[in-house]
Amino acid sequence: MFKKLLIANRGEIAVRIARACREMGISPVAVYSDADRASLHVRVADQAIHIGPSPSSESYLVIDKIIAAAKKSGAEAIHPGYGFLSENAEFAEAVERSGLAFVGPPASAMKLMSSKTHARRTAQAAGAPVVPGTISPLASVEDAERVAGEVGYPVMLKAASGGGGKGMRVVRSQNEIASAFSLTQSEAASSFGDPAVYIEKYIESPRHIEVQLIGDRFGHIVYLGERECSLQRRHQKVLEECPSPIVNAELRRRMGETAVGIARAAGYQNAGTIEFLVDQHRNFYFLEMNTRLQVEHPVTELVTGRDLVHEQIRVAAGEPLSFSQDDITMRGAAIECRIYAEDSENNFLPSPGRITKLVPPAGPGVRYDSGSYLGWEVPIYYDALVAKLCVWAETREDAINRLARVLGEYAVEGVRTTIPFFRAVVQSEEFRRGEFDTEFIDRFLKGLVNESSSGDEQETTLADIAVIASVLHARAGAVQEMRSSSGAESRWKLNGRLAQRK
Ligand code: MV4
Repeated sequence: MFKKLLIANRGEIAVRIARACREMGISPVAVYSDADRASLHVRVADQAIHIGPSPSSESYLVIDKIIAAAKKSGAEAIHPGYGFLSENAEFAEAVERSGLAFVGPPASAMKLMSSKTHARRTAQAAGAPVVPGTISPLASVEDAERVAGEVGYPVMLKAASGGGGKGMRVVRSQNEIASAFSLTQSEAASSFGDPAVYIEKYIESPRHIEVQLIGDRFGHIVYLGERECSLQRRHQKVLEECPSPIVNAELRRRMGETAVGIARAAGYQNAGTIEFLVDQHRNFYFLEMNTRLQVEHPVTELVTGRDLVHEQIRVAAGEPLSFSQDDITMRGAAIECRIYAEDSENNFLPSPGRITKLVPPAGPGVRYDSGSYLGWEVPIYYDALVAKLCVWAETREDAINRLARVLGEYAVEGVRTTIPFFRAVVQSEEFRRGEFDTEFIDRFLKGLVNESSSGDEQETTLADIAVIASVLHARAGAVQEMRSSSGAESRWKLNGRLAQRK
């Protein structure tokens, strides 16, 4: 096993990886930029190497600096976390070339999956259901018109080198297709340096459900159930669950075996995720593959009892997986809330600054993964995710009640956060019933505004949210008092601002 591992990341995920290292007797090495001198991930490591100025383009994204830091520290492996260089095949290649182990998939599998058309072709060849459409880029406007006609409107145009919601466009009729095609093409060229565009049938109001898997060097690939990721805002996930409330054992097995088939066809090793769109009839379609450890991996860990980061490091060191498919059982339900330093009362505007008060979530069934601490200043340079709050309980209903309890106790001052938003979500009848799709959050935010827009008051405060929430909850037939925390923490000015959202 490795003696020393460099973590090429920052924030909560760098802390999470350092914890796995510590538990495995591996010495964690941090890297940090100017803005992260006093960050938690630096403090929890045995050694920390400065890699440059605050902008990630001059620090966390510079391949040569990361590899030089690893060499200097004497680390034998690099874990990329998520974001930054985690899905950069050139980085994976450079790590391999320099004689270090990359804690992730082979560069070849990463490259294959980064092309959405190659990914679709691979999935189709593996016998997986893919969204109807093309597995090659469209050759011309005429080609786009013809294929869209065959597939049937509405369709989606997507950048072949895109993914994660960037460079895509819905086209609802034939008279829009020509201009939509050239627009998507030029956006793809400027955003991804690749104008290639392909077409898919547009699935209306889908759910986004993904399958976690992990593979070793010996050809073992195991799936670890699914995650429900339909609750998103502008292609940013906000809350994830394991298991999905709509997946039963039979569907789980079919999705899991499909995911493993795709990974096998891609020559995949290490942790990865297959994303599916699920339509209203519970048909599932391959969407894309994420070739990294994901933000939301803790909910899978809570329900399966397995540590994905331990396992990633094991397989990167050439050891076999410590479990087989038959060993994987799922127990209970887990939910993750992404706590961003964003002002949910003001259109989720970033809210950097110093944390002046912190009562972290705790108690039975709680897991708290954070890169922040009392007195720390949330930098302006990076993603605003400051912590992930996860709960586990025997049933989904118990997990939601537990989450409501923890959100009532959790207090942050100095920066605005998304905590008040989640306090409202856990009271929502639709959410509690598990009946939601990828459009739920937008509907929900609009609904909150409407509920609260009676009279001519200009502001909605946390106290108002509690009232709104209790109305929603009373409708569900449940009786539960929403705990309102210190009013100083947040005042939700929902009226007006949220009503202006498109
Ligand atoms: C789709 C779709 C409907 N039909 N593709 C958005 C993120 C990117 N990974 C793919 N996305 C979508 N692709 C077809 N053919 C709807 C979405 C989509 C979506 C998907 C998952 C979660 C949230 C979403 C919000 C809007 C659109």
